[in-house]
Amino acid sequence: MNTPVDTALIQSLDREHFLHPFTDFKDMAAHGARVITRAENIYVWDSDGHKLLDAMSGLWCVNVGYGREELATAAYRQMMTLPYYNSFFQTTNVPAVQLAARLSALAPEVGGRSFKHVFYSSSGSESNDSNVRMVRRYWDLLGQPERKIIIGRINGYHGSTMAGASLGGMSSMHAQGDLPIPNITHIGQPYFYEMGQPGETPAEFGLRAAGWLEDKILALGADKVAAFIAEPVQGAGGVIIPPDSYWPEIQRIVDKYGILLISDEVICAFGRVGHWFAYEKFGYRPDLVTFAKGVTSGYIPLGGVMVGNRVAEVLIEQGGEFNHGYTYSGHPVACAVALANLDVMEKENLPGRVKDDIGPYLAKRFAELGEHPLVGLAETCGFMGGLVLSKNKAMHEAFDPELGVGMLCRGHCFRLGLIMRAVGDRMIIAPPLVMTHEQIDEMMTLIRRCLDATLVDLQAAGQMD
Ligand code: PXG
Repeated sequence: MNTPVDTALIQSLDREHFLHPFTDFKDMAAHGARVITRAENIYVWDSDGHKLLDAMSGLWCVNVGYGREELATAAYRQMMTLPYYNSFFQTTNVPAVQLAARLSALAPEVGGRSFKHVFYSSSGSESNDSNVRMVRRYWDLLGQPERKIIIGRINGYHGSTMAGASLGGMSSMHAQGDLPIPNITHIGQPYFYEMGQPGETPAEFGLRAAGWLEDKILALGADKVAAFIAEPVQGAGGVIIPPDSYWPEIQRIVDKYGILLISDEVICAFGRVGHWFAYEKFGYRPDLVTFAKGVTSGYIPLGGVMVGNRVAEVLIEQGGEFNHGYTYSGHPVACAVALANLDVMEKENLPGRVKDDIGPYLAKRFAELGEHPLVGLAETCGFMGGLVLSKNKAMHEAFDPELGVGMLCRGHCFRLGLIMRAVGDRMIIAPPLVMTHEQIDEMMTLIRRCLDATLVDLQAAGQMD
């Protein structure tokens, strides 16, 4: 399986022909890409034979780990039976139907919200575009077309298409291409470490941060607001975990003004926070739930929206064509792989493992990093974690962003055999949900080594004592 790769040739073809996502093309051409050639369990290897522990599950998606034959077999079988057919013209296919029924059974009913219907896409971004279309259609059908505005959050991430990037609150993305598109606006994120005031408890801050939603609704006029979209825990923003008081207060506010609630669970669903769907953990009642990534553990592209009864009943009962969909909506191979992936997750009880076993163990081990001189905060939620690199932890003092301390640490990680992501000076992990306790220990040893190496560099540069 390990075919030798001519690294220099692949790197030169890469430079000449492949424009990578979220990449400074000029800078990358100067350095050359790392060529990843194979993977097994929680490890990936590059073309030089360098082994890396993948603490990011690819890009938050390989929940069942690499090399699962069950998923490959499901794809092969489905390709030989029916590799493709569309679901546009009153046709359907078996895996797409089976998956929709299965997902609907996995999504818990809460407070009168049930999820009997699924709208398919191939990615998280497309799914959020579908959300915008569906939300607007819903209010049109109810005779309130002026309810158009969708509120997202600063530093939220909802994808990279025009609508996805607009719903997200990444200023660097908005700066390119005149975003956000009209009728999308943002409120602040519930990030206590940075935004909590002196003397304020996390619970008080959670209520205050949720209150920004009510302030925004009142400023815009409630009759203009269609929906609020948020990630249960912000992923790409740096694993920002809201205080416990935040989500119940958000629920109270959307209920008060009749606004739809969209839970973007592209990262948080399928076991990542110890449940099939994250809204269950945080105790709120969304109307639409975005999913992608973990539904197939990233083995093949698939995404979609779980459509709650409040929206589905209006779309279905009022009738009229919904003029929206994709060539690959309900792709039979992607859906077959998703079914095999859910089989593995169910058989190995991965959400339960995260909730009761490896999640608590990771929480305990990760918290120990708080003692490291460079770490201002270390926290986890389920099987994702974030730590803040701080110049003076007692004072919550940040490094000069120009120093690129997160990137410095990330460089040490790669060198020492660990894949961690840097979001500014927050180092984040979201490992595969199949990790053993021993592998968690191995990861923690690697993280400590990377932090130590970063500290040595910063001391040499006179940035730390
Ligand atoms: N919503 C959320 C919450 C996401 O995390 C998307 C939507 C978009 O999904 P697609 O499949 O269109 O990429 C995501 C994707 C990072 C990173 O650097 C995170 C994502 C994608 C790429 C990079 O952390 N999340």
